Amino acid sequence: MGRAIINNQDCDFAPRETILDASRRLGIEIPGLCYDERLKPFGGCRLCIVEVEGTNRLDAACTTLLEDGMIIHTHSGQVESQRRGLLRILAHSCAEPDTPQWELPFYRYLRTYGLEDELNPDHDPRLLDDSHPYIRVDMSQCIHCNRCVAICDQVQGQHVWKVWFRGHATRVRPDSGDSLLASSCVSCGACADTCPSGAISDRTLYTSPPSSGAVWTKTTCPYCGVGCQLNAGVANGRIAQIRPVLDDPVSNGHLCVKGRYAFDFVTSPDRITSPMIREDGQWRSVSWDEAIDYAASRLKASIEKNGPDSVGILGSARATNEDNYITQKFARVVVGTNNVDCCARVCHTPSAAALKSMLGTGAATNSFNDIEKTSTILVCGANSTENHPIVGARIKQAALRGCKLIVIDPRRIELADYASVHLQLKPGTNVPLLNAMAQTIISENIFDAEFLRHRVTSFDELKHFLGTYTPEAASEICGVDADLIRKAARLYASNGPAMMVHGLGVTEHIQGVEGVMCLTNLALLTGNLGKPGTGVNPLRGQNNVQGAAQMGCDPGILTGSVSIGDAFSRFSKVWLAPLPRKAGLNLMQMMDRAIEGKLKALWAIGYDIALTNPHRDETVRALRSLDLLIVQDMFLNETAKELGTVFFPVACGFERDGTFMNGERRIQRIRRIVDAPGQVRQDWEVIARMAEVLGHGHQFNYRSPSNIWDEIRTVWPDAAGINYARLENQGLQWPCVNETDPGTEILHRDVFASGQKAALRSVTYRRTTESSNDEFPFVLITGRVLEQFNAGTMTLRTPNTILHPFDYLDISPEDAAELGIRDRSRVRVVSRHGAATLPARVCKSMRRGELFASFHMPDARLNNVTGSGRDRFVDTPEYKVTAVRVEQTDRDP
Ligand SMILES: Nc1nc2c(c(=O)[nH]1)N[C@H]1C(S)=C(S)[C@@H](COP(=O)(O)OP(=O)(O)OC[C@H]3O[C@@H](n4cnc5c(=O)[nH]c(N)nc54)[C@H](O)[C@@H]3O)O[C@H]1N2
Ligand SMILES: Nc1nc2c(c(=O)[nH]1)N[C@H]1C(S)=C(S)[C@@H](COP(=O)(O)OP(=O)(O)OC[C@H]3O[C@@H](n4cnc5c(=O)[nH]c(N)nc54)[C@H](O)[C@@H]3O)O[C@H]1N2
Ligand SMILES: [Mo]
Repeated sequence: MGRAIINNQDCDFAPRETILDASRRLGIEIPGLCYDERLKPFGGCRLCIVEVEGTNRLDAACTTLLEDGMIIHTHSGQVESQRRGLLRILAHSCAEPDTPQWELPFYRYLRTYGLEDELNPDHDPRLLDDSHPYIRVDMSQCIHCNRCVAICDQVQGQHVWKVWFRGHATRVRPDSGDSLLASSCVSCGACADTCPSGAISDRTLYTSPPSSGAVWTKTTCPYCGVGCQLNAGVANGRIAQIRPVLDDPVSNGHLCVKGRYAFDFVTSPDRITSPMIREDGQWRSVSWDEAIDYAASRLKASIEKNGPDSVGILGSARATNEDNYITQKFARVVVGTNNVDCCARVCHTPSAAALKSMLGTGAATNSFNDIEKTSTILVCGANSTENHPIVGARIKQAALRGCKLIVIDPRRIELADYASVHLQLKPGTNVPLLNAMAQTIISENIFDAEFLRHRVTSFDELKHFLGTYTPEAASEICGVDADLIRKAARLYASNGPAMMVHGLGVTEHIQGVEGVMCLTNLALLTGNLGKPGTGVNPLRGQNNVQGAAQMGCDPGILTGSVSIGDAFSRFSKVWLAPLPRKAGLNLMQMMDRAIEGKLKALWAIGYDIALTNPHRDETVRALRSLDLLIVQDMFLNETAKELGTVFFPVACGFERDGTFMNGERRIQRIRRIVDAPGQVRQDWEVIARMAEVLGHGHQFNYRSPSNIWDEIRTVWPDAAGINYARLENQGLQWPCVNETDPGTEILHRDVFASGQKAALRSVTYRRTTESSNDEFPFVLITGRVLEQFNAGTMTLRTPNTILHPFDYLDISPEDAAELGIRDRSRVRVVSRHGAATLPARVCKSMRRGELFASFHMPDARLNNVTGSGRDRFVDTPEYKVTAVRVEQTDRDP
């Protein structure tokens, strides 16, 4: 602590506080053009100069640290006249009054210093780049503050913006040397967000200027499980612009191309705005009363004729906790079945099951903030720079600062470029690879003996089991050099704290659960649990998939992840009904029973199974066998299009209130910022109304989402301390057991949720049956890309489609040459299960014999090709390995 005087005010300051930070704290605004709290201050623009008594210099407030006894003047005559001089030099930039950028800091300062008339009225049209669908570049307005360069380097880590030439000719340009669209830009918009002069700005500022009194509201991104906070500006009833929230602990003031820009789906002309019933093969718009009466009576008929277990319900990982809570309550109380599930089944249920069985809680052990606290990050089967871009950017920055990275992925994903070790294993061989890492840690005595003594059991069993699992033996199966496996094991065990993040490259295999168990073994052996910068952290998929499952959209568990047997009486009391005891069907079993004619009715809420389930032939066969298929969505998705019987149109995440739960157990508010179109209703309202019509109004008598949340708190003790008032400014991570509990960043600190000690698991490797042969010589990996999201219903209705128009088949240059496949020519991928046609992309990130494709687009229908392999414990499909061949077609896309 020290004391200084700023503009005659006393100022106590902490060590290493800058003059700028302290002044802001005192409410003194010092102009600055190169300062952004997300960046390292670099004192480039010199506009924040201040006078320090007793020195002859003027110092930049953003880079000068306070010293005891300093007397500072931030707006003295000398300072102000120098500032005016500096601004006058910069006023060569051009902008016209009352244009959208007129409110940006640079023009505000010009007005403050009476310099607006100095602006140059001439645009240089050669400096305008209008190529990008979201970001407009007009370097006539550039004032060379270099914030775009800095934020692209220091926050996104993409290094797109470069300073070209010197002196008078200095220009800031993208790395393409040409247009932004042609550059390596990932469209995160950070440059547009930080630019103080409008040289780089959001295009929406010009197409739908929010200047006419936009209202800004904080909400949560509707895309992935990272759960970034958004600041949404609404003007004339439409979203005009979305900006990051600077003090958001999840995003640290950053967003990706989806969160920031992909919101046009909200006003898409093909939103379904009235309920519909299919008659003679055609959809007919009907009133809500008619649609609900019809669906309810058909559901009732099915229950009466075939029993409650002839009905299945799928909750939505895109909808709120409140929606999902009443979805599973509806299944159990109104229908009387445990046949309720959600898409966590095809995604991270293996992570939840493995973590729950080994550690006692089926969720990420640590938080995204641990990325900045760790020394080593192991990234296994997760392509985070595309699929969890804010986490990916944080990992890249950590690596640039010296954190070690181990990447386990068959493809050379972007993070592999930053890795100390990249283990490029054959798809489907995580178990032998991770076992060999454990074997190395044990045989080289680099485990954490102290941690093992106090917190771990079954060490001797594992040691015995792994006796022959040497890196050499594993290498034969997974194709990774034995020494590289050792190197990775040593790094993870010795350069702690070490943290893991993993993705579908672990879970979507026949050994999904066991893959996660092998990862957890490594964390237990090395004591990397219960501490900052450690843990086993599944990067959860959608905005609320963690929540949907945690709310009980799972046949085996109730809200709060308790088994039905354990919580029967607690729930019956609140729900005023007994619970069904018979084990329920999961999503994959529902498909099987439908084909057998035993499941007759399905209600799919926000889930496009026809497009996204594997082995499409089988999925379609199952859905065709149903008597009743209710689809509840914003759009006529593929499931509804061909196969739906009733359609309930509902609001999207920007049109309603409620909460989402992100991948680090953080519960955050979403807010209604625009009105839903036409007769569209909220998910929870539709479910509650169905319950009422079926005679259960008294149990579904809710007035609002917060009403539902308050019931959730009463049945789920770990959320008892979370109420809407506490969520007003920021989210809370469960467990949070009372209203003074700050929530939990790190699980299992002193004991595991399951008890004092956790047991290591000995996992035997099982080979996939999707092996290649002469007929099917390639292994196809399926997954996703940055610009598109899952079933594509949202991103395909935005300009993201300009940025990424197709599902491509990525193939190595060697294989492409051998098969005579040209880049972007159309090819057919054929498996034992079906075929799909899509354009090929020749990629250096692919190895010989392996292919990659995304599954976002209805016209490619990649899931024609995927098969019926499943995890043997939880039935998660084996999306990550399919044996295929590639055939040329004549057509170009
Ligand atoms: N842009 C975008 N973001 C998304 C989504 C989206 O569709 N688009 N979807 C969201 C959803 S629902 C989810 S679940 C997450 C998924 O996010 P991720 O888990 O990152 O998903 P994937 O791209 O399917 O697969 C990850 C990686 O696994 C690798 N892999 C394949 N087989 C193996 C293997 O045997 N071992 C190992 N170690 N790796 C393997 C693949 O090469 C791939 O790079 O993303 C979420 N975020
Ligand atoms: N080949 C292959 N297939 C895969 C995968 C893979 O890696 N490879 N990954 C799998 C994974 S991990 C997942 S999670 C699934 C995802 O598959 P889905 O869950 O089907 O995909 P989403 O696009 O996330 O959303 C489903 C639907 O929710 C709707 N929706 C959005 N918001 C709301 C809302 O607020 N309310 C309601 N009622 N509806 C809403 C959307 O319009 C969309 O129709 O795909 C799986 N399929
Ligand atoms: Mo997912």
